[in-house]
Amino acid sequence: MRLSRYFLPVLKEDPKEAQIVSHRLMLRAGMIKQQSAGIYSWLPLGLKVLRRIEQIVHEEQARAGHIPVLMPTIQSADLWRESGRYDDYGQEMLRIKDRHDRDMLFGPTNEEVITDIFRAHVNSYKDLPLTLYQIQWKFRDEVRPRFGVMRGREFLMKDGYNFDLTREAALHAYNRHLVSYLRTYERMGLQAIPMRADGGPIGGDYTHEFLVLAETGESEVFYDSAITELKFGDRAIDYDSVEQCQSILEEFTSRYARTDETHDEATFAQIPEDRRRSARGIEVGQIFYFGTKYSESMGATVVGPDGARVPVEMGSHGIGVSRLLGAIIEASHDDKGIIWPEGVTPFHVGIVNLKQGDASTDSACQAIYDDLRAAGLDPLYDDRDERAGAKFAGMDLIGLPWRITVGPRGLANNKVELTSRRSGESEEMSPSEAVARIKAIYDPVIAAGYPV
Ligand code: P5A
Repeated sequence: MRLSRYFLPVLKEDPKEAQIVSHRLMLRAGMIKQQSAGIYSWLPLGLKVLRRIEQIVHEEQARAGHIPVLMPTIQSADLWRESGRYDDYGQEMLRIKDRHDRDMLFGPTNEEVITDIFRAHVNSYKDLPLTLYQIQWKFRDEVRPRFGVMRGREFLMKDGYNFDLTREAALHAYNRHLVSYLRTYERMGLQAIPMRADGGPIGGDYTHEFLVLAETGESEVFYDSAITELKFGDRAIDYDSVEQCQSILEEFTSRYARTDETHDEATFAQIPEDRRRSARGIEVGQIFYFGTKYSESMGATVVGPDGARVPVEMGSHGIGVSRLLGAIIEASHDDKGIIWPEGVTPFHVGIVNLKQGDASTDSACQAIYDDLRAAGLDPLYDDRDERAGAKFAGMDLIGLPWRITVGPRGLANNKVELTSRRSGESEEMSPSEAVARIKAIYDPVIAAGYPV
């Protein structure tokens, strides 16, 4: 993309309404625009990151064997009356009437709709196991929408639902989700710690939240610092293997790590004092096992091997897709702006032309741009007629992890500069070396993908 033709409405001043750094930087970098409390438009740069996050989620769902669907945002109240949640859900649910005076609602979650799909189409245990998921907008009329996309009213969620014949099989689905979420967050450059949590309105007696540690987090958490040493890394996983998923679950959940809802002082006190931590965290996902809670009330049954009908065993699993942008920025920024991890960056590399209009500088920039694109990469070329300082500040603000700076002085010796946004360090090299270096940096990032 050439910046002169892009739509990147950056703000010069800090917006007054933003209380935390990620909200401030998303507004300043022209990623989002607030339309009402907790409701945002996604501008091109924000949308690009959102799409990269969605892509990682889709890939890791495919790797775990889960199947994408898309359900409506507007749901019928009758389904929620069947499950018994229509009255319980309270004021967080946005209730709507259609022209025929029928009660509708903007879905805050989709357990009811997916159970309705299941009961209409699945009849036999032979069709199990089955996990369906979607990435779709949700609405929760939060009392206090705040911190930008972090606590929105309209927000994007990945929500998945597993259907299994037995409790053991449903618990394997739970473990499989926990494992696949670990990989999902790591690909986004995040450490998200699974912590024992509370079921809340979704219900269930078995649930973990995934938390990214950050001072601005809304959740209070308690953990054994040894847990932060664990890395999922590049493990080859057979998601069908009950033993493998179980052993990874145990590895990542055996240390003490709990939200305040489940915190227990006596157990916590048994951890050596130098490893005891209380901190704040951002909840970027949650997984639930709730058994037959919805299938029983809504009549979602299958014929088992013995010919008898049984209610199907279920769980649900959520990732806060739009919230993740805020969480990633909270975890990765400095006083100049955002620092995107390579896995989610909106553009792979910025090209800064120090002398726009100079024939040889322009053509060197264009050649680098073309070569990067030919290598399958997505560069942002700052081809505006602006001062170098303004171009650097803009690139630092929007946080591309790499920058290639091209000016007449360097070019006289066939040199450009490659700069890391994270370390601030620069190196001189030929334009073709710079392209090769960028390609080498992104090769493993691209290789971590999975066909969807
Ligand atoms: C799991 C999927 C559920 O709703 N039903 C379907 C289950 N879980 S949850 O924990 O309530 O939500 C899943 C994730 O969505 C994010 N989230 C939000 N993001 C932005 N603004 C909000 N108001 C908001 N509410 C929830 C969180 O990341 C949460 O973990």
